[in-house]
Amino acid sequence: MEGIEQWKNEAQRWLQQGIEYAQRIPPTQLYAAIAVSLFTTLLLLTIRLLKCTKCNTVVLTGLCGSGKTILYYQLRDGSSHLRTVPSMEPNEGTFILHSESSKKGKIRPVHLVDVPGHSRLQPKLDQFLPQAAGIVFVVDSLEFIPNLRAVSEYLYDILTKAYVIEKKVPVLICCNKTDKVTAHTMEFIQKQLEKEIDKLRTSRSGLSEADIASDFTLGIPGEAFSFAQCSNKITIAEASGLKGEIAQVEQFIREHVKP
Ligand SMILES: Nc1nc2c(ncn2[C@@H]2O[C@H](COP(=O)(O)OP(=O)(O)O)[C@@H](O)[C@H]2O)c(=O)[nH]1
Ligand SMILES: [Mg+2]
Repeated sequence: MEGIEQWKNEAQRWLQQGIEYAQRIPPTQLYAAIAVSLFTTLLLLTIRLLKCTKCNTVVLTGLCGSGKTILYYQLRDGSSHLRTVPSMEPNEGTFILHSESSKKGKIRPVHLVDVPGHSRLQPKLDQFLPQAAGIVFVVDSLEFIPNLRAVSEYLYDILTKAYVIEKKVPVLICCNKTDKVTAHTMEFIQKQLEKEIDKLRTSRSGLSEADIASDFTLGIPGEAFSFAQCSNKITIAEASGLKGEIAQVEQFIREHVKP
């Protein structure tokens, strides 16, 4: 009891000294100090807020028909909502992954954006990519060969975006539709993509400066291109949005959006 009383007295003495000290400071100086500390607090809060929206955005992209929309619904609701929404506009939402909805404790919601790889939606991609903590690039493993060129071009465009390279945004190449026996394996898809990007790299570096839409060149000059050469982490996985076999996609998202 005596100890508490002593502490109280001590605290009061300190407070008194503080007030006296403050009274001796010219008011302008005092106001300036208050303004500076308020400003710093606000600045720190804003930075924190901005950081938070940045670190939970995941961009889901790929050519039309690759299965992004179904994957989006699987991640959100645990079902495919087959044939309910047309594929032209991006779906966007912030939610707790369906697979984690029954988990206890604090779980961070994910801001997931489905951006179709349509050239008209390129501005959408440029809007969302700089916020991305990760990119899920969906590839149709069934119709892979006929689309090889288009898929590679689109992936090349993403991998050469300045902010993807500078911020080392991780990319998951998701080979979708593996429920069908005719689906190509992810090893095959990876090899073909690397070969095709290698070709694109040589053909694009031959273009004049103005024709190059991308911001950087990829890989190591003079060496055959492989994803391992990229400064950002590129992982390849298999999934079936239709059957709900999306564990690797969920794992990728959780790895980059910390709970
Ligand atoms: N077999 C199979 N078909 C799928 C799968 N995911 C999507 N599809 C089909 O692929 C088509 C395009 O899917 P959608 O999600 O609209 O693709 P998006 O254009 O990328 O949004 C639809 O007809 C789906 O039924 C899958 O995992 N397996
Ligand atoms: Mg879609």
